[in-house]
Amino acid sequence: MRTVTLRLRQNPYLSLTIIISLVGRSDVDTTSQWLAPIVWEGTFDLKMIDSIYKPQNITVATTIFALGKYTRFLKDLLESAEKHFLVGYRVHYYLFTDLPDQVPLVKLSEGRKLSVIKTESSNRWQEISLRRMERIEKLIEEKLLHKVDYMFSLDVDSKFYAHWGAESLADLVGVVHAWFFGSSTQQFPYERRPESQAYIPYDEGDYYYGGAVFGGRPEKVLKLVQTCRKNLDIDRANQIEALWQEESHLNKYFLYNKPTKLLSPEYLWDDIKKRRSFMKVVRFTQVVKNYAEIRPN
Ligand code: UD2
Repeated sequence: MRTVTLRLRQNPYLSLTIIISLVGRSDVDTTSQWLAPIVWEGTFDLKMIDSIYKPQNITVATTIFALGKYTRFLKDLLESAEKHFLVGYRVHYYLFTDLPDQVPLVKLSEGRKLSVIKTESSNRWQEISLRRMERIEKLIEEKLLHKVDYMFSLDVDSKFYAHWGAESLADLVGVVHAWFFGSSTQQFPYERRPESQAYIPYDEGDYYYGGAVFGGRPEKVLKLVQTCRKNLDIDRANQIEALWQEESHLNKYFLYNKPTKLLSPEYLWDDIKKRRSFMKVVRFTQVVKNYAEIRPN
Protein backbone atom coordinates (compact mmCIF):
# COMPACT_ATOMS: atom_id res chain seq x y z
CA MET A 1 0.00 0.00 0.00
CA ARG A 2 1.26 3.51 -0.86
CA THR A 3 -0.06 6.46 1.07
CA VAL A 4 0.38 10.02 -0.22
CA THR A 5 -0.43 12.86 2.15
CA LEU A 6 -0.74 16.46 0.89
CA ARG A 7 -1.01 19.26 3.43
CA LEU A 8 -2.43 22.60 2.28
CA ARG A 9 -0.77 25.28 4.45
CA GLN A 10 -2.18 28.51 2.96
CA ASN A 11 -4.92 28.77 5.53
CA PRO A 12 -3.65 28.11 9.07
CA TYR A 13 -7.13 27.18 10.21
CA LEU A 14 -7.73 24.82 7.42
CA SER A 15 -5.31 22.00 7.11
CA LEU A 16 -6.76 19.74 4.56
CA THR A 17 -5.31 16.28 4.50
CA ILE A 18 -5.89 14.31 1.38
CA ILE A 19 -4.97 10.72 1.74
CA ILE A 20 -4.80 8.72 -1.39
CA SER A 21 -4.42 5.08 -0.66
CA LEU A 22 -3.34 3.04 -3.57
CA VAL A 23 -3.90 -0.59 -2.76
CA GLY A 24 -2.95 -3.20 -5.28
CA ARG A 25 -0.47 -5.42 -7.08
CA SER A 26 0.17 -5.50 -10.79
CA ASP A 27 2.50 -8.54 -10.90
CA VAL A 28 -0.09 -11.14 -9.83
CA ASP A 29 -3.82 -11.77 -10.19
CA THR A 30 -5.63 -10.34 -7.21
CA THR A 31 -9.09 -11.66 -8.06
CA SER A 32 -10.30 -14.97 -9.44
CA GLN A 33 -12.49 -15.17 -12.56
CA TRP A 34 -15.51 -15.26 -10.24
CA LEU A 35 -14.24 -12.13 -8.49
CA ALA A 36 -13.14 -13.69 -5.24
CA PRO A 37 -10.17 -11.81 -3.79
CA ILE A 38 -6.77 -13.50 -3.90
CA VAL A 39 -4.93 -12.26 -0.82
CA TRP A 40 -1.37 -11.06 -1.38
CA GLU A 41 0.85 -8.69 0.53
CA GLY A 42 -0.04 -5.21 -0.71
CA THR A 43 -3.69 -5.96 -1.46
CA PHE A 44 -5.25 -5.18 1.89
CA ASP A 45 -5.36 -2.46 4.51
CA LEU A 46 -4.84 -4.29 7.79
CA LYS A 47 -5.88 -1.33 9.95
CA MET A 48 -9.21 -1.15 8.19
CA ILE A 49 -9.71 -4.93 8.33
CA ASP A 50 -8.97 -4.99 12.06
CA SER A 51 -11.35 -2.08 12.61
CA ILE A 52 -14.10 -4.28 11.13
CA TYR A 53 -13.34 -7.61 12.86
CA LYS A 54 -11.88 -6.58 16.24
CA PRO A 55 -15.08 -4.98 17.58
CA GLN A 56 -16.98 -8.17 16.69
CA ASN A 57 -14.95 -10.16 19.23
CA ILE A 58 -14.86 -13.14 16.89
CA THR A 59 -13.58 -16.62 17.75
CA VAL A 60 -11.66 -18.68 15.20
CA ALA A 61 -11.47 -22.45 15.75
CA THR A 62 -8.36 -24.11 14.32
CA THR A 63 -8.07 -27.86 13.84
CA ILE A 64 -4.68 -29.56 13.87
CA PHE A 65 -3.98 -33.28 13.57
CA ALA A 66 -0.80 -34.71 15.07
CA LEU A 67 -0.80 -38.49 15.07
CA GLY A 68 2.19 -40.72 15.63
CA LYS A 69 5.54 -39.06 14.99
CA TYR A 70 3.85 -35.89 13.72
CA THR A 71 3.57 -34.68 17.33
CA ARG A 72 7.17 -33.47 16.92
CA PHE A 73 5.89 -30.57 14.78
CA LEU A 74 3.51 -29.24 17.42
CA LYS A 75 5.91 -27.08 19.43
CA ASP A 76 7.12 -25.03 16.47
CA LEU A 77 3.69 -24.76 14.94
CA LEU A 78 1.97 -23.58 18.11
CA GLU A 79 4.77 -21.25 19.23
CA SER A 80 4.95 -19.63 15.82
CA ALA A 81 1.13 -19.40 15.66
CA GLU A 82 1.12 -17.49 18.93
CA LYS A 83 3.52 -14.98 17.36
CA HIS A 84 1.84 -14.56 13.98
CA PHE A 85 -1.57 -16.25 13.62
CA LEU A 86 -4.58 -14.03 14.22
CA VAL A 87 -2.74 -12.17 16.95
CA GLY A 88 -5.17 -10.19 19.11
CA TYR A 89 -8.08 -12.47 18.20
CA ARG A 90 -9.70 -15.30 20.13
CA VAL A 91 -8.38 -18.60 18.77
CA HIS A 92 -9.40 -22.05 19.97
CA TYR A 93 -7.04 -24.79 18.80
CA TYR A 94 -8.59 -28.27 18.57
CA LEU A 95 -5.74 -30.72 18.58
CA PHE A 96 -6.43 -34.30 17.49
CA THR A 97 -3.79 -36.77 18.63
CA ASP A 98 -3.29 -40.36 19.69
CA LEU A 99 -0.48 -39.24 22.00
CA PRO A 100 -1.84 -36.57 24.38
CA ASP A 101 1.24 -36.95 26.62
CA GLN A 102 3.39 -35.61 23.82
CA VAL A 103 1.49 -32.36 23.43
CA PRO A 104 4.00 -29.66 24.44
CA LEU A 105 3.17 -26.98 26.96
CA VAL A 106 3.03 -23.78 24.96
CA LYS A 107 2.13 -20.50 26.61
CA LEU A 108 -0.98 -19.14 24.92
CA SER A 109 -1.92 -15.47 24.88
CA GLU A 110 -5.06 -14.14 26.49
CA GLY A 111 -8.26 -15.24 24.79
CA ARG A 112 -6.65 -18.28 23.23
CA LYS A 113 -7.05 -21.88 24.27
CA LEU A 114 -6.23 -25.43 23.25
CA SER A 115 -8.34 -28.57 23.57
CA VAL A 116 -6.86 -32.01 23.04
CA ILE A 117 -9.07 -34.62 21.39
CA LYS A 118 -7.86 -38.18 21.81
CA THR A 119 -7.97 -39.82 18.41
CA GLU A 120 -7.29 -43.30 17.13
CA SER A 121 -4.34 -43.62 14.81
CA SER A 122 -3.97 -45.81 11.74
CA ASN A 123 -1.10 -47.75 10.26
CA ARG A 124 -1.63 -46.04 6.88
CA TRP A 125 -0.60 -42.38 6.60
CA GLN A 126 -3.11 -41.89 3.78
CA GLU A 127 -5.90 -42.96 6.12
CA ILE A 128 -4.74 -40.49 8.81
CA SER A 129 -4.73 -37.66 6.33
CA LEU A 130 -8.07 -38.37 4.68
CA ARG A 131 -9.95 -39.24 7.86
CA ARG A 132 -9.48 -35.64 8.95
CA MET A 133 -12.62 -34.79 6.96
CA GLU A 134 -15.00 -36.95 9.02
CA ARG A 135 -13.36 -35.88 12.28
CA ILE A 136 -13.72 -32.20 11.43
CA GLU A 137 -17.33 -32.87 10.41
CA LYS A 138 -18.09 -34.36 13.82
CA LEU A 139 -16.31 -31.51 15.63
CA ILE A 140 -18.27 -28.86 13.72
CA GLU A 141 -21.59 -30.58 14.43
CA GLU A 142 -20.84 -31.12 18.11
CA LYS A 143 -18.86 -28.05 19.11
CA LEU A 144 -18.45 -25.34 16.47
CA LEU A 145 -21.73 -24.75 14.67
CA HIS A 146 -23.36 -21.50 15.89
CA LYS A 147 -20.64 -21.21 18.56
CA VAL A 148 -17.58 -19.95 16.69
CA ASP A 149 -17.43 -17.43 13.88
CA TYR A 150 -14.73 -18.84 11.61
CA MET A 151 -12.47 -21.86 11.43
CA PHE A 152 -9.33 -23.15 9.75
CA SER A 153 -7.83 -26.60 9.27
CA LEU A 154 -4.02 -26.57 9.22
CA ASP A 155 -1.42 -29.24 8.49
CA VAL A 156 0.78 -29.77 11.55
CA ASP A 157 4.09 -30.10 9.68
CA SER A 158 4.10 -26.37 9.17
CA LYS A 159 5.34 -23.15 10.70
CA PHE A 160 4.32 -19.47 10.70
CA TYR A 161 6.99 -16.94 9.75
CA ALA A 162 4.99 -13.73 9.38
CA HIS A 163 1.63 -12.09 9.93
CA TRP A 164 -1.52 -14.10 9.13
CA GLY A 165 -4.51 -12.08 10.23
CA ALA A 166 -8.17 -11.30 9.72
CA GLU A 167 -7.56 -10.54 6.02
CA SER A 168 -7.77 -14.35 5.63
CA LEU A 169 -11.36 -14.61 6.90
CA ALA A 170 -14.33 -15.26 4.61
CA ASP A 171 -17.27 -17.64 4.12
CA LEU A 172 -15.19 -20.27 2.32
CA VAL A 173 -11.41 -20.09 2.03
CA GLY A 174 -8.91 -22.12 0.00
CA VAL A 175 -5.17 -21.69 -0.50
CA VAL A 176 -3.48 -21.79 -3.89
CA HIS A 177 -0.90 -24.58 -3.83
CA ALA A 178 2.65 -23.20 -4.07
CA TRP A 179 3.86 -25.88 -6.48
CA PHE A 180 1.04 -25.36 -8.99
CA PHE A 181 0.64 -21.58 -8.91
CA GLY A 182 0.91 -20.44 -12.52
CA SER A 183 0.73 -23.97 -14.00
CA SER A 184 -1.84 -24.77 -16.66
CA THR A 185 -4.90 -26.66 -15.45
CA GLN A 186 -3.82 -29.70 -17.50
CA GLN A 187 -0.70 -29.91 -15.33
CA PHE A 188 -2.63 -29.91 -12.06
CA PRO A 189 -2.47 -33.24 -10.20
CA TYR A 190 -6.27 -33.50 -10.04
CA GLU A 191 -7.68 -37.02 -9.86
CA ARG A 192 -8.10 -38.04 -13.52
CA ARG A 193 -9.70 -41.47 -13.15
CA PRO A 194 -13.47 -41.26 -13.76
CA GLU A 195 -13.99 -44.13 -11.29
CA SER A 196 -13.15 -41.82 -8.38
CA GLN A 197 -15.59 -39.27 -6.96
CA ALA A 198 -12.73 -36.78 -7.04
CA TYR A 199 -12.48 -37.02 -10.85
CA ILE A 200 -11.91 -33.81 -12.76
CA PRO A 201 -11.62 -34.02 -16.57
CA TYR A 202 -8.67 -32.39 -18.36
CA ASP A 203 -10.82 -29.63 -19.86
CA GLU A 204 -12.01 -28.39 -16.45
CA GLY A 205 -10.37 -26.64 -13.53
CA ASP A 206 -9.20 -23.23 -12.41
CA TYR A 207 -6.85 -23.42 -9.42
CA TYR A 208 -5.09 -26.23 -7.61
CA TYR A 209 -5.63 -25.89 -3.87
CA GLY A 210 -3.44 -27.27 -1.09
CA GLY A 211 -5.08 -29.66 1.36
CA ALA A 212 -3.00 -28.18 4.18
CA VAL A 213 -5.19 -25.12 4.67
CA PHE A 214 -8.90 -24.56 4.27
CA GLY A 215 -11.43 -22.64 6.27
CA GLY A 216 -14.42 -20.36 6.47
CA ARG A 217 -17.67 -20.10 8.37
CA PRO A 218 -18.40 -23.38 10.21
CA GLU A 219 -21.63 -23.99 8.29
CA LYS A 220 -19.81 -23.60 4.96
CA VAL A 221 -16.89 -25.79 6.05
CA LEU A 222 -19.41 -28.36 7.30
CA LYS A 223 -20.84 -28.68 3.77
CA LEU A 224 -17.32 -29.05 2.41
CA VAL A 225 -16.16 -31.76 4.84
CA GLN A 226 -19.50 -33.62 4.64
CA THR A 227 -19.33 -33.76 0.85
CA CYS A 228 -15.69 -34.84 0.86
CA ARG A 229 -16.36 -37.47 3.54
CA LYS A 230 -19.30 -38.93 1.60
CA ASN A 231 -17.22 -39.05 -1.59
CA LEU A 232 -14.32 -40.63 0.28
CA ASP A 233 -16.75 -43.27 1.59
CA ILE A 234 -17.97 -44.03 -1.94
CA ASP A 235 -14.38 -44.29 -3.18
CA ARG A 236 -13.50 -46.61 -0.29
CA ALA A 237 -16.49 -48.86 -1.10
CA ASN A 238 -15.29 -48.94 -4.73
CA GLN A 239 -11.74 -49.67 -3.61
CA ILE A 240 -10.24 -46.59 -5.14
CA GLU A 241 -8.17 -43.93 -3.38
CA ALA A 242 -7.78 -40.55 -5.07
CA LEU A 243 -4.26 -39.55 -6.08
CA TRP A 244 -3.82 -37.00 -3.29
CA GLN A 245 -6.38 -38.43 -0.87
CA GLU A 246 -8.61 -35.73 0.66
CA GLU A 247 -6.73 -32.97 -1.19
CA SER A 248 -8.11 -34.39 -4.47
CA HIS A 249 -11.65 -34.35 -3.04
CA LEU A 250 -11.15 -30.82 -1.73
CA ASN A 251 -10.14 -29.70 -5.22
CA LYS A 252 -13.24 -31.30 -6.69
CA TYR A 253 -15.42 -29.54 -4.11
CA PHE A 254 -13.83 -26.14 -4.73
CA LEU A 255 -14.24 -26.53 -8.48
CA TYR A 256 -18.03 -26.67 -8.16
CA ASN A 257 -18.41 -24.70 -4.91
CA LYS A 258 -16.08 -21.76 -5.38
CA PRO A 259 -14.21 -20.36 -2.41
CA THR A 260 -15.23 -16.79 -1.62
CA LYS A 261 -11.62 -15.91 -0.82
CA LEU A 262 -8.36 -17.41 -2.08
CA LEU A 263 -5.18 -17.17 -0.07
CA SER A 264 -2.07 -16.77 -2.20
CA PRO A 265 0.94 -19.11 -1.78
CA GLU A 266 2.19 -16.65 0.89
CA TYR A 267 -0.18 -18.61 3.14
CA LEU A 268 1.22 -22.02 2.21
CA TRP A 269 4.75 -22.00 0.92
CA ASP A 270 7.18 -24.88 1.10
CA ASP A 271 10.52 -24.65 2.91
CA ILE A 272 12.25 -26.57 0.13
CA LYS A 273 10.87 -24.32 -2.61
CA LYS A 274 13.00 -21.47 -3.94
CA ARG A 275 11.50 -18.08 -3.10
CA ARG A 276 9.96 -16.40 -6.19
CA SER A 277 9.87 -12.65 -6.92
CA PHE A 278 6.08 -12.46 -6.46
CA MET A 279 6.48 -13.74 -2.89
CA LYS A 280 6.90 -10.50 -0.93
CA VAL A 281 6.41 -12.40 2.30
CA VAL A 282 6.27 -16.02 3.44
CA ARG A 283 3.64 -16.30 6.14
CA PHE A 284 3.21 -20.04 6.58
CA THR A 285 5.24 -22.90 5.16
CA GLN A 286 5.46 -26.65 5.08
CA VAL A 287 8.57 -27.70 6.95
CA VAL A 288 11.00 -30.18 5.45
CA LYS A 289 10.37 -33.73 6.61
CA ASN A 290 11.74 -37.15 5.91
CA TYR A 291 8.62 -38.95 4.69
CA ALA A 292 10.18 -42.42 4.97
CA GLU A 293 11.18 -41.88 8.59
CA ILE A 294 8.10 -40.10 9.86
CA ARG A 295 5.15 -41.91 8.31
CA PRO A 296 3.73 -45.11 9.79
CA ASN A 297 4.64 -47.06 6.65
C1 UD2 B 1 -0.24 -33.11 1.15
C2 UD2 B 1 -1.08 -31.97 1.65
C3 UD2 B 1 -1.86 -32.44 2.86
C4 UD2 B 1 -2.74 -33.63 2.51
C5 UD2 B 1 -1.88 -34.73 1.90
C6 UD2 B 1 -2.75 -35.83 1.33
C7 UD2 B 1 -0.26 -29.65 1.36
C8 UD2 B 1 0.88 -28.75 1.56
N1 UD2 B 1 -0.19 -30.85 1.98
O1 UD2 B 1 0.76 -33.24 2.17
O2 UD2 B 1 -2.68 -31.41 3.38
O3 UD2 B 1 -3.75 -33.21 1.62
O4 UD2 B 1 -1.04 -34.23 0.84
O5 UD2 B 1 -1.99 -36.79 0.70
O6 UD2 B 1 -1.21 -29.29 0.70
N2 UD2 B 1 -0.74 -36.73 9.69
C9 UD2 B 1 -0.42 -37.13 10.99
N3 UD2 B 1 0.30 -38.29 11.17
C10 UD2 B 1 0.74 -39.06 10.12
C11 UD2 B 1 0.43 -38.64 8.82
C12 UD2 B 1 -0.29 -37.47 8.62
O7 UD2 B 1 -0.80 -36.50 11.96
O8 UD2 B 1 1.41 -40.08 10.37
C13 UD2 B 1 -1.56 -35.51 9.49
C14 UD2 B 1 -0.78 -34.24 9.81
O9 UD2 B 1 -1.65 -33.27 10.29
C15 UD2 B 1 -0.24 -33.84 8.43
C16 UD2 B 1 -1.43 -34.22 7.54
O10 UD2 B 1 -1.98 -35.41 8.13
O11 UD2 B 1 0.08 -32.46 8.40
C17 UD2 B 1 -1.10 -34.47 6.06
O12 UD2 B 1 -0.11 -35.49 5.94
P1 UD2 B 1 1.29 -35.20 5.27
O13 UD2 B 1 1.77 -33.85 5.73
O14 UD2 B 1 2.19 -36.34 5.49
O15 UD2 B 1 0.89 -35.12 3.75
P2 UD2 B 1 1.71 -34.41 2.54
O16 UD2 B 1 2.97 -33.82 3.05
O17 UD2 B 1 1.79 -35.35 1.39
